[in-house]
Amino acid sequence: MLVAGDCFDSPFPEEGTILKAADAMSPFGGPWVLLPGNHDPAEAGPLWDRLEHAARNLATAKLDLRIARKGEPIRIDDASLEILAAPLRHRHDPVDPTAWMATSERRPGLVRVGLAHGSVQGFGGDGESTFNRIDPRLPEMADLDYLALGDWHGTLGIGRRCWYSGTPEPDRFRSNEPGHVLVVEIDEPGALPRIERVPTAECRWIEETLEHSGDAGALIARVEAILSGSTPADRLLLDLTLAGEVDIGGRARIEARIEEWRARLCHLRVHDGLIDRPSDEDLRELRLEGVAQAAASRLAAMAGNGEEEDSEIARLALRRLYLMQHRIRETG
Ligand SMILES: [Mn+2]
Repeated sequence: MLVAGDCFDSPFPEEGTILKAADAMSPFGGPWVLLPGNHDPAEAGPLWDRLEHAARNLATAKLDLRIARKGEPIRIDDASLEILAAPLRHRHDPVDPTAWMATSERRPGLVRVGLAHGSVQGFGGDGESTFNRIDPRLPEMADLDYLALGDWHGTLGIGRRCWYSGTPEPDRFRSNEPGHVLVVEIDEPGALPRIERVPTAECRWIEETLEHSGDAGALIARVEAILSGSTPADRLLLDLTLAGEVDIGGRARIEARIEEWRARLCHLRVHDGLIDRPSDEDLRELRLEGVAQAAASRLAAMAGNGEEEDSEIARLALRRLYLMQHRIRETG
């Protein structure tokens, strides 16, 4: 199992995070090769010693952990495999950590796999594209059967012998196909790799823009359809943008549901772009009399025709009035 860098988000994780990582790796009986990346570089504090310590003290299982602290080959005997690792020593490493690979001699009979972390030229990594550059010709230059890359969070093929697996779990709303591992099979030295992407994500991150077109019920049903998909709601992260015009009754129904969705979902972010258009129905619903009714009618007129700023204030005032009336009626 090769992990191409950034196993940890920072070089100083809490003890519990380190223990969880060791525990999560332990069910796999084969060797783990972990590469220090820009978030967890080889020489930034005692992180890797701490992880090795945690791995040795696991009560449940024996963990075969190989941390690639130096740019040198790591031999995996059972698989006739040699890993050429290019760890980052520091967050911004001015030295090309992959440079040594081209000068290292291929050992006969072993499949030769490179492991590196950074952005391929002309291609942004996680915001550090001027550092940690990797030459896309590295597989040819270093005579690699395969080059496993990390840093980019999506799954992406760079060439027939070079891929980013992406993160096994998505960690943002960007839809660049995160949430996979790659199973790479290489029959013998020199053979072309067979690459299979295997979905591993437990959480789904969904960005959705919904346009309200006169029917709050229809909009609510569309969100409910997302929530009742194959991923359980408590593993869904939803970034919801609402647009269009809505009457106050409709808005009240939608807002009540938003609170419910927030409780059910793993995470909900709402960009409320709905514009209030109070309807006659809204005004009747208010069931106001006398001065209050006159005020509401004036606000409705302002909401419809006033200057931009006035009409926004009027819409807000009407919405408050509506919600207040509702609350008074509900509590008797
Ligand atoms: Mn990175």
